[in-house]
Amino acid sequence: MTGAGSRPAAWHEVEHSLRFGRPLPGGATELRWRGAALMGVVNVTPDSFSDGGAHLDPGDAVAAGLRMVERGALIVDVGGESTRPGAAPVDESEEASRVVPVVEALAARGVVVSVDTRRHSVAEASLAAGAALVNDVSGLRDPAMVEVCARAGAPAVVMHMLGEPRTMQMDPRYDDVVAEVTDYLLVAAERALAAGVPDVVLDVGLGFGKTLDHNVALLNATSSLAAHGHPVLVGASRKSFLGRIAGVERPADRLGASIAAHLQAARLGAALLRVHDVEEHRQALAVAAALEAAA
Ligand code: HH2
Repeated sequence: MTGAGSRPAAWHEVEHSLRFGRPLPGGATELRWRGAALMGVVNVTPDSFSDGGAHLDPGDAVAAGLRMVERGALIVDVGGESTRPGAAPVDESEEASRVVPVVEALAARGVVVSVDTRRHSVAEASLAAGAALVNDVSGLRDPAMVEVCARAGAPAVVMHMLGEPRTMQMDPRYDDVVAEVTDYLLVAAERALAAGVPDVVLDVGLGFGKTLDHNVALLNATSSLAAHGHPVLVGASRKSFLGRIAGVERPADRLGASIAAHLQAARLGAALLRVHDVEEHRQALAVAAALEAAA
């Protein structure tokens, strides 16, 4: 897409879309937006690294999700298992019992919900309860997850993770992190699309088996990843590499660092930003876009 005259479209003018194999609340089978849209994070967990325990009560989680949509989130991402470095896996039925009621209540209010899970059974139950897409931090490793998404007509966020949360930060190594992560994502995406998943979003998985330098290289490679034609999601919100750069210990105090990282990602063509602080990111994106449009 081009903007005025022959200049290339600025990041906030670039159109992105996501196709669904079954109608969303309201009947559409495609979401369309310009620039970077927000995916709000609602973790229904006791132990997530930055908001653990904040939304463990289903009523609180639903209220938080609705507030995020009011403030401008396009999608609300509901998760029931912490995948922070070192986290132990949660029992599958426990994970489902955390997320399904929240997904159901948000979807019933017309919210486009993604379920953040590595378990195909949790994805399946959440899609049956009204989730519109699946956010799989294990990058569709499980063929059954691909089948569940294809059968339900649900697009998937394909995220790269090196190994497992329990061990992924021990000594992550790559010869060429950008090339290896990109190759992984493109292969997983093609496999999913060939199996009938209606659409995919690619995510390099900041913090998931990556050093600070790996994270910085991957974030700065957002434009080269986006050039492959799939929407790109960036999730830097409150992560420890930002804390290390900015010298901020407490995850909840890393808002300024998160906004800086996400504005960079937006300028580099990210279609979606996965954030805990929707209102603050909305403001930052609105100002950045307005200033750029007037420059
Ligand atoms: N990061 C987290 C969880 N899910 N999904 C995608 N697609 N991309 C990410 O970067 C990503 C993700 C980790 O953040 P959070 O959910 O806040 O923490 P926890 O895993 O401790 O629940």
